[in-house]
Amino acid sequence: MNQIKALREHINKARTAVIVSHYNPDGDAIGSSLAMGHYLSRSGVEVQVIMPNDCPDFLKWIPGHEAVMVYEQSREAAEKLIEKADLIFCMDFNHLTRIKEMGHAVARSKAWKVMIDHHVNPDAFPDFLYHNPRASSTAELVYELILELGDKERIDREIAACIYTGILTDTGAFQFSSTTPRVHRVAADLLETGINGYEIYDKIFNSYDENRLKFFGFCWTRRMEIIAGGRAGIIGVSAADQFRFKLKKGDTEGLVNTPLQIKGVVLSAFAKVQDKVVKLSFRSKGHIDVNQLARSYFNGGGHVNAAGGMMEEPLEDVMKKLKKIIPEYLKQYQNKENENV
Ligand SMILES: [Mn+2]
Repeated sequence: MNQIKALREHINKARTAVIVSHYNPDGDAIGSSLAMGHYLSRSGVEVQVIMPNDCPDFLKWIPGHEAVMVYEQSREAAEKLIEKADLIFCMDFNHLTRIKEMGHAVARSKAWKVMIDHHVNPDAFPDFLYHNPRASSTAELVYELILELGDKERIDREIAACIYTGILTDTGAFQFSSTTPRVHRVAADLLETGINGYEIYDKIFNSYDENRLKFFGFCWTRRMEIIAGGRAGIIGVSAADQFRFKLKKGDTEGLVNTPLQIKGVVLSAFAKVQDKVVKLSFRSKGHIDVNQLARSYFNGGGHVNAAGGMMEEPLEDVMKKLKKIIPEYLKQYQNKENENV
């Protein structure tokens, strides 16, 4: 049977649905989940959105956020809902390890499982996979899916604000290379529902406190190193650095992109100590593949131009490894570029 038709039928007969997204939910995780949540409620399904842990404050204005359940805070209630749900939607992640302990409950549940995602190499567990690694965001895919379900007219201001937020955050406000003509057309459609694009931008990007800006300045002057002959920038932040600037959840977001503002830098890496391990983020320009870099050397993965990783080593050792691996890794591109000349 046609997959969209199957989904339509499952939505029609479902009584309850649970929507989950990844650990440390970002704008796309929250935006795509709440958009799907509003859509399913309007289709007569009783919906609960559950996040593994809390999201940063700058996302808490999003319509419907007040009803989001946080697994870390309501484990028992969340597990019951997951167990009994007719439908489970997995948004913006493609492997159950991304939702930590909640993954076991989702794996055990007999619900019909849907995955909507734009990361590469999705896992095989979902019954219905709506996946496109070239999509700017999962939120964009939610928009496309609602259109495929024939329900464009159900996209009201609430749904539009959620989808717009996911697109805005995952494209760095339409800057990243994933910003296709289609993304702008979708954004235009969303704006036509009457949402205020500037207001949403302002709530998300102009909402930092003084400490966060000072922390960025500190990182640029004291923690950033330009390596690989000016082609890569790396920043490493200790637990003490984060304490010193009283960082809150989400305060380091975006820092990894900033070395790419330097002329000639094509790859950037950001390492920070978190929960006694070192979390890594990578960004790159053009065909430089940080997904491969993160997969091969840093226990992670993601997209070609944006990936993450994790190392259970002291920060100093991780920084040494970055300084050794990145220049070597970039050589393959220099060689390829030379060959093409
Ligand atoms: Mn995303």
